[in-house]
Amino acid sequence: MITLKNDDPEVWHAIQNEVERQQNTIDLIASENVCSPAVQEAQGSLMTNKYAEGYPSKRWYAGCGNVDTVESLAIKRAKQIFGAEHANVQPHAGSQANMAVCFAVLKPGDRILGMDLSHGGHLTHGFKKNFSGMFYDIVHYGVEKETGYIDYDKVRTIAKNTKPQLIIAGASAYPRILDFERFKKIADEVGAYFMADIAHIAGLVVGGVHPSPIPYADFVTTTTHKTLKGPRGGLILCKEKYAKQIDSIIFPGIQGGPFMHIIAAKAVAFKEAMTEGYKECQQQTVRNAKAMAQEFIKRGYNLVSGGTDNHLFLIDLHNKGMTGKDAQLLLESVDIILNRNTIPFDERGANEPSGIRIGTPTITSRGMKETEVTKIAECIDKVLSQPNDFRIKEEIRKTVRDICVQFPLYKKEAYQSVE
Ligand code: DSN
Repeated sequence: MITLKNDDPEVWHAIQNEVERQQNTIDLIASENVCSPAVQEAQGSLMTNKYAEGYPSKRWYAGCGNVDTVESLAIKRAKQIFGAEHANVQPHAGSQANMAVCFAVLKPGDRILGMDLSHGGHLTHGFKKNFSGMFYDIVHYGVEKETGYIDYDKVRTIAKNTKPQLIIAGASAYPRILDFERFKKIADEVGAYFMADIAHIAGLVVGGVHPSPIPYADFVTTTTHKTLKGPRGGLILCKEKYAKQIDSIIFPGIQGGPFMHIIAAKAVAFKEAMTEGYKECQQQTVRNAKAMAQEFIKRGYNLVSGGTDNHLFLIDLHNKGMTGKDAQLLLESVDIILNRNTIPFDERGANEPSGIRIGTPTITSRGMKETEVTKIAECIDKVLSQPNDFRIKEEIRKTVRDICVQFPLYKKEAYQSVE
Protein backbone atom coordinates (compact mmCIF):
# COMPACT_ATOMS: atom_id res chain seq x y z
CA MET A 1 0.00 0.00 0.00
CA ILE A 2 2.86 2.36 -0.83
CA THR A 3 0.73 4.76 -2.91
CA LEU A 4 -1.88 4.99 -0.18
CA LYS A 5 0.81 5.58 2.39
CA ASN A 6 2.16 8.53 0.40
CA ASP A 7 -1.16 10.00 -0.68
CA ASP A 8 -3.24 9.56 2.47
CA PRO A 9 -1.16 8.61 5.51
CA GLU A 10 -4.12 9.01 7.90
CA VAL A 11 -6.17 6.33 6.16
CA TRP A 12 -3.04 4.22 5.59
CA HIS A 13 -2.25 4.35 9.31
CA ALA A 14 -5.77 3.35 10.26
CA ILE A 15 -5.57 0.36 7.90
CA GLN A 16 -2.16 -0.64 9.29
CA ASN A 17 -3.56 -0.41 12.81
CA GLU A 18 -6.48 -2.58 11.77
CA VAL A 19 -4.08 -5.17 10.32
CA GLU A 20 -2.30 -5.17 13.70
CA ARG A 21 -5.58 -5.37 15.61
CA GLN A 22 -6.89 -8.28 13.58
CA GLN A 23 -3.54 -10.09 13.79
CA ASN A 24 -3.12 -9.59 17.54
CA THR A 25 -6.61 -10.29 18.83
CA ILE A 26 -8.73 -13.43 19.04
CA ASP A 27 -11.94 -12.76 17.10
CA LEU A 28 -14.95 -14.72 18.31
CA ILE A 29 -17.62 -12.65 16.55
CA ALA A 30 -19.77 -15.33 14.93
CA SER A 31 -20.59 -13.26 11.83
CA GLU A 32 -16.97 -12.40 10.98
CA ASN A 33 -14.33 -14.39 9.15
CA VAL A 34 -11.06 -14.03 7.24
CA CYS A 35 -11.31 -13.83 3.45
CA SER A 36 -8.34 -14.81 1.30
CA PRO A 37 -5.73 -12.46 -0.21
CA ALA A 38 -7.14 -13.38 -3.67
CA VAL A 39 -10.62 -12.26 -2.61
CA GLN A 40 -9.15 -9.01 -1.29
CA GLU A 41 -7.19 -8.38 -4.48
CA ALA A 42 -10.33 -8.75 -6.60
CA GLN A 43 -12.26 -6.58 -4.14
CA GLY A 44 -9.59 -3.88 -4.27
CA SER A 45 -9.43 -3.88 -8.07
CA LEU A 46 -10.40 -1.18 -10.57
CA MET A 47 -13.59 -3.03 -11.41
CA THR A 48 -14.98 -0.57 -8.85
CA ASN A 49 -14.74 2.07 -11.62
CA LYS A 50 -17.28 0.41 -13.88
CA TYR A 51 -20.97 1.15 -14.17
CA ALA A 52 -22.82 -1.98 -15.25
CA GLU A 53 -26.53 -1.51 -14.60
CA GLY A 54 -28.33 -4.57 -15.90
CA TYR A 55 -27.08 -8.13 -16.16
CA PRO A 56 -24.42 -9.94 -18.26
CA SER A 57 -24.99 -9.25 -21.99
CA LYS A 58 -27.89 -6.93 -21.10
CA ARG A 59 -26.20 -3.77 -19.81
CA TRP A 60 -27.12 -0.13 -20.17
CA TYR A 61 -23.51 1.01 -20.61
CA ALA A 62 -20.78 0.23 -23.12
CA GLY A 63 -17.50 -1.42 -22.09
CA CYS A 64 -19.03 -4.17 -19.96
CA GLY A 65 -17.29 -7.20 -21.53
CA ASN A 66 -14.91 -7.86 -18.63
CA VAL A 67 -17.44 -7.28 -15.90
CA ASP A 68 -19.81 -9.59 -17.80
CA THR A 69 -17.11 -12.26 -17.54
CA VAL A 70 -16.77 -11.97 -13.76
CA GLU A 71 -20.51 -11.73 -13.09
CA SER A 72 -21.18 -14.78 -15.29
CA LEU A 73 -18.48 -16.68 -13.40
CA ALA A 74 -19.91 -15.62 -10.05
CA ILE A 75 -23.42 -16.73 -11.08
CA LYS A 76 -22.23 -20.07 -12.46
CA ARG A 77 -20.11 -20.82 -9.40
CA ALA A 78 -22.80 -19.76 -6.90
CA LYS A 79 -25.30 -22.09 -8.58
CA GLN A 80 -22.73 -24.89 -8.57
CA ILE A 81 -21.65 -24.69 -4.90
CA PHE A 82 -25.23 -24.47 -3.63
CA GLY A 83 -26.90 -26.65 -6.30
CA ALA A 84 -29.32 -23.82 -7.05
CA GLU A 85 -31.35 -23.16 -10.20
CA HIS A 86 -30.80 -19.39 -10.26
CA ALA A 87 -28.42 -16.96 -8.57
CA ASN A 88 -28.41 -13.19 -8.35
CA VAL A 89 -25.00 -12.03 -7.14
CA GLN A 90 -25.75 -8.29 -7.13
CA PRO A 91 -27.28 -7.63 -3.67
CA HIS A 92 -24.98 -5.19 -1.90
CA ALA A 93 -25.64 -6.93 1.42
CA GLY A 94 -27.85 -9.44 3.17
CA SER A 95 -30.44 -6.76 3.99
CA GLN A 96 -30.85 -5.91 0.30
CA ALA A 97 -31.19 -9.61 -0.52
CA ASN A 98 -33.99 -9.95 2.05
CA MET A 99 -35.63 -6.71 0.95
CA ALA A 100 -35.61 -7.93 -2.67
CA VAL A 101 -37.44 -11.14 -1.80
CA CYS A 102 -40.03 -9.26 0.29
CA PHE A 103 -40.60 -6.66 -2.44
CA ALA A 104 -40.77 -9.37 -5.11
CA VAL A 105 -43.56 -11.40 -3.55
CA LEU A 106 -45.33 -9.24 -0.96
CA LYS A 107 -47.53 -6.14 -0.96
CA PRO A 108 -47.22 -3.58 1.83
CA GLY A 109 -49.28 -4.79 4.77
CA ASP A 110 -48.84 -8.48 3.94
CA ARG A 111 -47.91 -10.75 6.82
CA ILE A 112 -44.47 -12.24 7.51
CA LEU A 113 -43.76 -14.95 10.07
CA GLY A 114 -40.13 -14.74 11.18
CA MET A 115 -37.99 -15.54 14.19
CA ASP A 116 -38.08 -13.02 17.03
CA LEU A 117 -34.91 -10.89 17.07
CA SER A 118 -34.62 -11.33 20.84
CA HIS A 119 -34.69 -15.12 20.38
CA GLY A 120 -31.92 -15.10 17.77
CA GLY A 121 -33.63 -13.76 14.62
CA HIS A 122 -32.47 -10.86 12.45
CA LEU A 123 -33.45 -7.20 12.03
CA THR A 124 -34.73 -7.88 8.50
CA HIS A 125 -37.08 -10.60 9.73
CA GLY A 126 -39.52 -8.11 11.20
CA PHE A 127 -37.85 -5.69 13.64
CA LYS A 128 -40.16 -2.69 13.93
CA LYS A 129 -37.52 -0.09 13.05
CA ASN A 130 -36.34 -2.10 10.01
CA PHE A 131 -38.00 -1.93 6.53
CA SER A 132 -39.49 -5.37 7.29
CA GLY A 133 -41.28 -4.13 10.40
CA MET A 134 -42.29 -0.83 8.78
CA PHE A 135 -43.87 -2.23 5.61
CA TYR A 136 -45.27 -5.56 6.75
CA ASP A 137 -47.47 -7.03 9.42
CA ILE A 138 -45.11 -9.14 11.51
CA VAL A 139 -45.76 -12.24 13.57
CA HIS A 140 -42.97 -14.05 15.36
CA TYR A 141 -41.99 -17.49 16.48
CA GLY A 142 -39.21 -18.05 18.99
CA VAL A 143 -37.50 -20.77 20.98
CA GLU A 144 -38.78 -22.70 23.97
CA LYS A 145 -37.82 -21.32 27.37
CA GLU A 146 -36.97 -24.75 28.79
CA THR A 147 -34.95 -26.08 25.85
CA GLY A 148 -33.75 -23.14 23.76
CA TYR A 149 -34.90 -25.04 20.66
CA ILE A 150 -37.52 -24.01 18.08
CA ASP A 151 -40.70 -26.03 18.59
CA TYR A 152 -41.92 -26.70 15.05
CA ASP A 153 -45.39 -27.70 16.20
CA LYS A 154 -45.72 -24.23 17.72
CA VAL A 155 -44.44 -22.59 14.53
CA ARG A 156 -47.11 -24.54 12.65
CA THR A 157 -49.84 -23.46 15.07
CA ILE A 158 -48.80 -19.79 14.78
CA ALA A 159 -48.73 -20.11 10.99
CA LYS A 160 -52.18 -21.71 10.88
CA ASN A 161 -53.62 -19.05 13.20
CA THR A 162 -52.05 -16.06 11.47
CA LYS A 163 -51.89 -17.12 7.79
CA PRO A 164 -48.67 -15.32 6.75
CA GLN A 165 -47.83 -14.73 3.09
CA LEU A 166 -44.13 -15.36 3.77
CA ILE A 167 -42.36 -17.56 6.32
CA ILE A 168 -38.69 -16.84 7.05
CA ALA A 169 -36.32 -19.40 8.55
CA GLY A 170 -32.93 -18.17 9.60
CA ALA A 171 -31.17 -16.58 12.52
CA SER A 172 -28.13 -14.71 13.72
CA ALA A 173 -27.94 -16.35 17.13
CA TYR A 174 -29.50 -19.81 16.98
CA PRO A 175 -27.00 -22.57 17.79
CA ARG A 176 -29.04 -25.49 16.49
CA ILE A 177 -29.79 -27.13 13.12
CA LEU A 178 -32.67 -25.52 11.25
CA ASP A 179 -35.20 -27.99 9.87
CA PHE A 180 -35.88 -26.45 6.47
CA GLU A 181 -38.01 -29.37 5.31
CA ARG A 182 -40.33 -28.81 8.26
CA PHE A 183 -40.54 -25.08 7.56
CA LYS A 184 -41.45 -25.81 3.93
CA LYS A 185 -44.23 -28.20 4.97
CA ILE A 186 -45.66 -25.52 7.26
CA ALA A 187 -45.42 -22.89 4.51
CA ASP A 188 -47.21 -25.20 2.06
CA GLU A 189 -49.97 -25.91 4.57
CA VAL A 190 -50.81 -22.22 4.89
CA GLY A 191 -50.04 -21.21 1.28
CA ALA A 192 -47.03 -19.05 2.18
CA TYR A 193 -43.79 -18.48 0.34
CA PHE A 194 -40.79 -19.91 2.18
CA MET A 195 -37.51 -18.00 2.41
CA ALA A 196 -34.41 -19.35 4.15
CA ASP A 197 -31.92 -16.69 5.24
CA ILE A 198 -28.72 -18.69 5.65
CA ALA A 199 -26.37 -15.72 6.15
CA HIS A 200 -24.76 -17.27 9.22
CA ILE A 201 -24.56 -20.86 8.04
CA ALA A 202 -23.98 -20.54 4.26
CA GLY A 203 -20.39 -21.83 4.50
CA LEU A 204 -21.53 -24.74 6.66
CA VAL A 205 -24.18 -25.60 4.04
CA VAL A 206 -21.58 -25.54 1.24
CA GLY A 207 -19.22 -27.58 3.43
CA GLY A 208 -21.92 -30.18 4.08
CA VAL A 209 -22.09 -29.63 7.85
CA HIS A 210 -25.59 -28.12 7.89
CA PRO A 211 -28.54 -29.38 5.82
CA SER A 212 -29.21 -27.30 2.71
CA PRO A 213 -32.47 -25.38 2.27
CA ILE A 214 -32.13 -25.41 -1.52
CA PRO A 215 -34.48 -28.39 -2.11
CA TYR A 216 -37.19 -26.77 0.02
CA ALA A 217 -37.05 -22.97 -0.04
CA ASP A 218 -38.57 -20.76 -2.72
CA PHE A 219 -35.84 -18.23 -1.95
CA VAL A 220 -32.51 -18.56 -0.19
CA THR A 221 -30.70 -15.39 0.84
CA THR A 222 -27.28 -14.97 2.37
CA THR A 223 -24.44 -12.63 3.01
CA THR A 224 -21.15 -13.67 1.41
CA HIS A 225 -18.73 -12.64 4.16
CA LYS A 226 -19.64 -14.76 7.18
CA THR A 227 -18.97 -18.52 7.24
CA LEU A 228 -18.97 -18.35 3.42
CA LYS A 229 -15.57 -16.56 3.61
CA GLY A 230 -16.08 -14.12 0.73
CA PRO A 231 -16.16 -10.33 0.40
CA ARG A 232 -18.78 -8.27 2.27
CA GLY A 233 -21.96 -8.63 0.20
CA GLY A 234 -25.22 -10.45 -0.47
CA LEU A 235 -26.59 -13.23 -2.66
CA ILE A 236 -30.02 -14.59 -3.63
CA LEU A 237 -30.63 -18.15 -4.82
CA CYS A 238 -34.02 -19.25 -6.09
CA LYS A 239 -35.98 -21.57 -8.29
CA GLU A 240 -35.81 -20.73 -12.00
CA LYS A 241 -39.50 -19.77 -12.00
CA TYR A 242 -38.70 -16.76 -9.76
CA ALA A 243 -35.54 -15.71 -11.64
CA LYS A 244 -37.06 -12.79 -13.60
CA GLN A 245 -38.96 -11.49 -10.58
CA ILE A 246 -35.82 -11.48 -8.41
CA ASP A 247 -33.54 -10.00 -11.06
CA SER A 248 -35.88 -7.14 -11.85
CA ILE A 249 -36.50 -6.30 -8.21
CA ILE A 250 -32.74 -6.09 -7.52
CA PHE A 251 -32.26 -3.92 -10.62
CA PRO A 252 -34.02 -1.61 -11.28
CA GLY A 253 -36.23 -2.30 -8.24
CA ILE A 254 -34.02 -1.49 -5.28
CA GLN A 255 -30.45 -1.09 -6.54
CA GLY A 256 -28.66 0.78 -9.31
CA GLY A 257 -25.17 -0.08 -10.50
CA PRO A 258 -23.83 -3.35 -9.13
CA PHE A 259 -20.50 -3.34 -7.25
CA MET A 260 -18.44 -5.12 -9.91
CA HIS A 261 -15.27 -5.31 -7.78
CA ILE A 262 -17.29 -7.09 -5.08
CA ILE A 263 -18.89 -9.39 -7.63
CA ALA A 264 -15.40 -10.27 -8.93
CA ALA A 265 -14.41 -11.10 -5.34
CA LYS A 266 -17.57 -13.18 -4.88
CA ALA A 267 -16.57 -15.20 -7.96
CA VAL A 268 -13.14 -15.85 -6.41
CA ALA A 269 -14.66 -16.87 -3.08
CA PHE A 270 -17.12 -19.26 -4.74
CA LYS A 271 -14.22 -20.95 -6.56
CA GLU A 272 -12.38 -21.34 -3.25
CA ALA A 273 -15.55 -22.90 -1.80
CA MET A 274 -15.16 -25.82 -4.24
CA THR A 275 -11.90 -26.99 -2.65
CA GLU A 276 -11.40 -29.77 -0.13
CA GLY A 277 -9.55 -27.33 2.16
CA TYR A 278 -12.65 -25.18 2.34
CA LYS A 279 -14.86 -28.12 3.29
CA GLU A 280 -12.36 -29.20 5.94
CA CYS A 281 -12.35 -25.65 7.36
CA GLN A 282 -16.17 -25.68 7.65
CA GLN A 283 -16.10 -29.06 9.39
CA GLN A 284 -13.41 -27.83 11.79
CA THR A 285 -15.43 -24.67 12.49
CA VAL A 286 -18.24 -26.84 13.86
CA ARG A 287 -15.88 -29.19 15.71
CA ASN A 288 -14.25 -26.15 17.33
CA ALA A 289 -17.59 -24.66 18.39
CA LYS A 290 -18.67 -27.97 19.95
CA ALA A 291 -15.34 -28.41 21.77
CA MET A 292 -15.38 -24.87 23.09
CA ALA A 293 -19.02 -25.14 24.18
CA GLN A 294 -18.19 -28.34 26.09
CA GLU A 295 -15.29 -26.62 27.85
CA PHE A 296 -17.58 -23.81 29.03
CA ILE A 297 -20.17 -26.31 30.24
CA LYS A 298 -17.43 -28.15 32.14
CA ARG A 299 -16.49 -24.85 33.78
CA GLY A 300 -20.06 -24.24 35.00
CA TYR A 301 -21.41 -21.91 32.32
CA ASN A 302 -25.03 -22.07 31.11
CA LEU A 303 -25.36 -22.30 27.35
CA VAL A 304 -28.63 -21.51 25.61
CA SER A 305 -30.02 -24.87 24.40
CA GLY A 306 -27.18 -26.61 26.23
CA GLY A 307 -24.64 -26.49 23.41
CA THR A 308 -24.35 -26.10 19.66
CA ASP A 309 -24.71 -27.85 16.31
CA ASN A 310 -23.12 -25.08 14.26
CA HIS A 311 -20.47 -22.34 14.39
CA LEU A 312 -21.77 -20.41 17.39
CA PHE A 313 -23.19 -20.63 20.88
CA LEU A 314 -24.70 -18.29 23.44
CA ILE A 315 -23.60 -18.05 27.05
CA ASP A 316 -26.18 -16.97 29.62
CA LEU A 317 -24.20 -14.97 32.19
CA HIS A 318 -26.86 -14.82 34.92
CA ASN A 319 -24.89 -17.11 37.23
CA LYS A 320 -21.72 -15.04 36.67
CA GLY A 321 -23.26 -11.87 38.05
CA MET A 322 -22.31 -9.73 35.07
CA THR A 323 -24.01 -8.45 31.94
CA GLY A 324 -23.01 -9.27 28.39
CA LYS A 325 -21.73 -5.72 28.02
CA ASP A 326 -19.48 -6.07 31.09
CA ALA A 327 -18.09 -9.33 29.68
CA GLN A 328 -17.56 -7.84 26.21
CA LEU A 329 -15.60 -4.89 27.61
CA LEU A 330 -13.60 -7.01 30.02
CA LEU A 331 -12.61 -9.48 27.30
CA GLU A 332 -11.77 -6.69 24.88
CA SER A 333 -9.29 -5.43 27.47
CA VAL A 334 -7.41 -8.76 27.10
CA ASP A 335 -7.66 -8.75 23.29
CA ILE A 336 -10.52 -11.24 23.02
CA ILE A 337 -13.19 -9.79 20.75
CA LEU A 338 -16.83 -10.90 20.89
CA ASN A 339 -20.28 -9.38 21.18
CA ARG A 340 -22.87 -9.05 23.89
CA ASN A 341 -26.15 -10.69 22.95
CA THR A 342 -29.64 -10.99 24.29
CA ILE A 343 -30.60 -14.48 25.33
CA PRO A 344 -34.13 -15.79 24.76
CA PHE A 345 -36.58 -14.31 27.31
CA ASP A 346 -33.92 -11.82 28.43
CA GLU A 347 -35.28 -9.44 31.03
CA ARG A 348 -32.58 -6.95 30.06
CA GLY A 349 -32.50 -4.80 26.91
CA ALA A 350 -30.22 -5.16 23.88
CA ASN A 351 -27.68 -2.65 25.24
CA GLU A 352 -27.03 -4.47 28.52
CA PRO A 353 -28.16 -7.99 27.69
CA SER A 354 -27.59 -11.11 29.78
CA GLY A 355 -25.46 -13.02 27.32
CA ILE A 356 -22.51 -13.18 25.00
CA ARG A 357 -22.31 -14.84 21.58
CA ILE A 358 -19.23 -16.85 20.68
CA GLY A 359 -18.39 -18.01 17.15
CA THR A 360 -15.49 -20.00 15.72
CA PRO A 361 -15.25 -19.04 11.99
CA THR A 362 -12.33 -16.59 12.25
CA ILE A 363 -10.17 -18.61 14.62
CA THR A 364 -10.76 -21.73 12.52
CA SER A 365 -9.76 -19.91 9.34
CA ARG A 366 -6.53 -19.02 11.16
CA GLY A 367 -5.90 -22.74 11.73
CA MET A 368 -6.87 -23.12 15.38
CA LYS A 369 -8.22 -26.48 16.50
CA GLU A 370 -9.62 -28.14 19.61
CA THR A 371 -6.46 -27.57 21.68
CA GLU A 372 -6.53 -23.83 21.06
CA VAL A 373 -10.28 -23.35 21.51
CA THR A 374 -10.12 -25.18 24.84
CA LYS A 375 -7.28 -22.86 25.88
CA ILE A 376 -9.27 -19.80 24.76
CA ALA A 377 -12.29 -20.96 26.81
CA GLU A 378 -9.99 -21.30 29.83
CA CYS A 379 -8.70 -17.76 29.25
CA ILE A 380 -12.23 -16.36 29.02
CA ASP A 381 -13.26 -18.21 32.18
CA LYS A 382 -10.28 -16.91 34.13
CA VAL A 383 -10.97 -13.29 33.18
CA LEU A 384 -14.71 -13.47 33.79
CA SER A 385 -14.21 -15.26 37.12
CA GLN A 386 -11.63 -12.78 38.42
CA PRO A 387 -12.51 -9.53 36.64
CA ASN A 388 -10.48 -7.33 38.97
CA ASP A 389 -7.29 -9.35 39.07
CA PHE A 390 -4.68 -7.32 37.20
CA ARG A 391 -2.16 -10.19 37.09
CA ILE A 392 -4.67 -12.58 35.52
CA LYS A 393 -5.39 -10.00 32.84
CA GLU A 394 -1.68 -9.64 32.09
CA GLU A 395 -1.28 -13.40 31.91
CA ILE A 396 -4.24 -13.79 29.52
CA ARG A 397 -3.06 -10.93 27.30
CA LYS A 398 0.25 -12.75 26.95
CA THR A 399 -1.44 -16.09 26.19
CA VAL A 400 -3.62 -14.41 23.56
CA ARG A 401 -0.56 -12.81 22.00
CA ASP A 402 1.25 -16.17 21.86
CA ILE A 403 -1.72 -17.89 20.19
CA CYS A 404 -2.04 -15.05 17.66
CA VAL A 405 1.65 -15.27 16.76
CA GLN A 406 1.34 -19.01 16.31
CA PHE A 407 -1.72 -18.64 14.05
CA PRO A 408 -1.18 -15.62 11.80
CA LEU A 409 -4.15 -14.08 10.06
CA TYR A 410 -2.39 -14.43 6.72
CA LYS A 411 0.79 -16.27 5.96
CA LYS A 412 1.67 -13.98 3.06
CA GLU A 413 4.20 -11.14 3.16
CA ALA A 414 1.68 -8.91 1.38
CA TYR A 415 -0.13 -8.23 4.60
CA GLN A 416 2.87 -7.10 6.58
CA SER A 417 3.45 -3.43 7.15
CA VAL A 418 5.63 -1.82 4.49
CA GLU A 419 7.37 0.26 7.15
N1 DSN B 1 -24.91 -8.32 12.24
C1 DSN B 1 -24.85 -9.71 11.90
C2 DSN B 1 -24.46 -10.56 13.05
O1 DSN B 1 -23.54 -10.18 13.77
O2 DSN B 1 -25.01 -11.63 13.25
C3 DSN B 1 -26.10 -10.18 11.28
O3 DSN B 1 -26.30 -9.52 10.08
